[in-house]
Amino acid sequence: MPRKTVAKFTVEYLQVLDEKGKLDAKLDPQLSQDEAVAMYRWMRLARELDERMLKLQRQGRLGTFPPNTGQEAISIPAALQMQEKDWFVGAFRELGGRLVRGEPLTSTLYYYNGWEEGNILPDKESRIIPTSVVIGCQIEHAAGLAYASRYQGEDAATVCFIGDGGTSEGDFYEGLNFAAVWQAPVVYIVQNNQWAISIPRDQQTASQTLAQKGLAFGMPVLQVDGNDPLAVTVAVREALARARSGEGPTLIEAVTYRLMMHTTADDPTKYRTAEEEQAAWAQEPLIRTRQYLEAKGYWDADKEEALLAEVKAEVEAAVKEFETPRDWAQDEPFRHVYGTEHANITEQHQDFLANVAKEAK
Ligand SMILES: Cc1ncc(C[n+]2csc(CCOP(=O)(O)OP(=O)(O)O)c2C)c(N)n1
Ligand SMILES: [Mg+2]
Repeated sequence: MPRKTVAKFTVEYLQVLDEKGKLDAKLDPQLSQDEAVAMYRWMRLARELDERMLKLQRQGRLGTFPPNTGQEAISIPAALQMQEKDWFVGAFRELGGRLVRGEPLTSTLYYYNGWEEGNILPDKESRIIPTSVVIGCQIEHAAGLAYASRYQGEDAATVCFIGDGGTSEGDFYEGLNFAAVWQAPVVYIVQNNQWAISIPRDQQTASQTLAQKGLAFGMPVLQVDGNDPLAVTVAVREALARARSGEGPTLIEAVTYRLMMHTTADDPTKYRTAEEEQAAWAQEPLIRTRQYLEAKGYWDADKEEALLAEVKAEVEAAVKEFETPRDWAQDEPFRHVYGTEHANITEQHQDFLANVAKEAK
């Protein structure tokens, strides 16, 4: 009996804005001028906050943090495609997307200074899940949140971010499998920044693409240029439409590069070359986004200068507030673990207060 092909798969790659900022008009997501400028503003703000945080950390004024520089074209356009009721489920390198979703700059600073208060959102309905430092554990949370939204009859989708390293975790296989079997309204975005601390992409997996892993679970996949905010916009828009219309999850692989150190505790010169970094800097997303705005006639040097001054002032104001002494209660973190009371947390909270009282004697 001859062998026959029982299944065939392809992985498409999408780029809308090339490395020189040239737009493919046929693929243009047609953002309005306001939308395009707002997107660039978020990108600039995230870059500015990142750069400022690095200086603060080096001066001993902030704890360790994972820079987001170079990855602004992923979580920002993705968040801009989301609706208020949607869930934003990040890992830890989605600074810009978190800001778009309403996380105050001061919360970011508190969090990276090791203060749990950074996880307190201004509004409990913000629907941003706290940073997930445990690699991969957010993946099942996203499947569950998406399933629960549909079960409760909400018109809400979930967008979940994963690193390339995160795709090697068991959680990735368990979470994506459940999401696909349940046809949960979730969009998984792998930020393939080529590195998981010092492990390069080719030592992470022998798969030709990370996108293709989604095919194994039976979900549509797409690989996009992750330095191209328009490609990400198109991909996330399509995937969210699919999720909202009951067609289940999607896996998007956004190909980018981690331009800075893994965290401020890491020294990438130990494991990668300056040439590799320089080549990656030539592809970074802010330059090409600015070129796109200029070509559309939305932008010029004066506007750029004004924007830089504006975001610098916004970041400085946040830093000033962050460095103003606070009188948070010692037990404040216990109040924000869950939205509603939880027996285990209540018990731990009481234990903590009892210990504090004992020590005070
Ligand atoms: C379960 C678990 N294992 C190991 C670590 C240590 N760790 C922190 S970040 C990281 C690499 C993550 O790489 P990737 O998923 O590609 O994300 P990136 O840092 O590149 O954004 C590792 C192994 C962890 N935090 N959690
Ligand atoms: Mg990575």
